[in-house]
Amino acid sequence: MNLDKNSIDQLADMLEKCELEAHDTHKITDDYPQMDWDDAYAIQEAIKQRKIARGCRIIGLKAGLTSHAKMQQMGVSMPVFGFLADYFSVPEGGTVRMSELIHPKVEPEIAFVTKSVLKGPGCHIGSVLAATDFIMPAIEIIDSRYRDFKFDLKSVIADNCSSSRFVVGGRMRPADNLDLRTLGVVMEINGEVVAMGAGAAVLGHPAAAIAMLANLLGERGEEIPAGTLILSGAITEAVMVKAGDSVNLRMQDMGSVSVRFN
Ligand code: OOG
Ligand code: MG
Repeated sequence: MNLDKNSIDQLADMLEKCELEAHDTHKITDDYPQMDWDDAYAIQEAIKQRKIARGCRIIGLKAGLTSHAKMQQMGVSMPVFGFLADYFSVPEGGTVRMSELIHPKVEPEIAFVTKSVLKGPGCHIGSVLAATDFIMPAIEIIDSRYRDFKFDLKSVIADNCSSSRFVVGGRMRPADNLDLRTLGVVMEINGEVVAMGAGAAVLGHPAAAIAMLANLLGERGEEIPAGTLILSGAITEAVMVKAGDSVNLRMQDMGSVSVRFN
């Protein structure tokens, strides 16, 4: 670690204020170029602890930048992870208020819910599928606190990987009798197809993203408890939305999930 506790707390405070007050900032590595990976996750952790201290519950995890489409779109080269707080969850068919966000984008994702503990190192697709209770279609709404979504990996990790809202819905399915690589997704905005893809876009197999997450957490002595909701990362590029938009995600044999913006 290169930053002292004071700087970490100050950066967490500043980034969380940007989130809660819906305003943007420049990427934090501009001011702290010496920041390392541990500093970045320490800032994310400090943001999490601020929310917990205010009475928020942490209800899940997310993997991000797990597809080539996303890495290319954001100009970065390695997956990252973040946390999901209770108030990020939007009911299926619900409405997101644009005034609470900065410049939201939507992403099609496969959500996993675990039924047993996952602990790295050594987790692989098989361990993930064995520990998966069911999967569900999910739309993640990301909202980077950095101006124009311009960031590097350390800055985005500190910003809890642009997490902001998510909606799960459609049909839950056990993962063991589905081929998650060929699972097709179609995302529509106002009835027009804006993105489509298949599960294999996520690290070759979406369960690989969950295994990676368990292994990264394992390095820190942490595990993924049973009953955790995990977003495995966008299958396609993220798409910008505006007030009045209605987003619908169709997932093969799993129905659809939708959300509106006003
Ligand atoms: C970072 C978050 C990426 C995903 O699914 O790849 C992410 C960003 O693109 O702002 O959530
Ligand atoms: Mg995402």
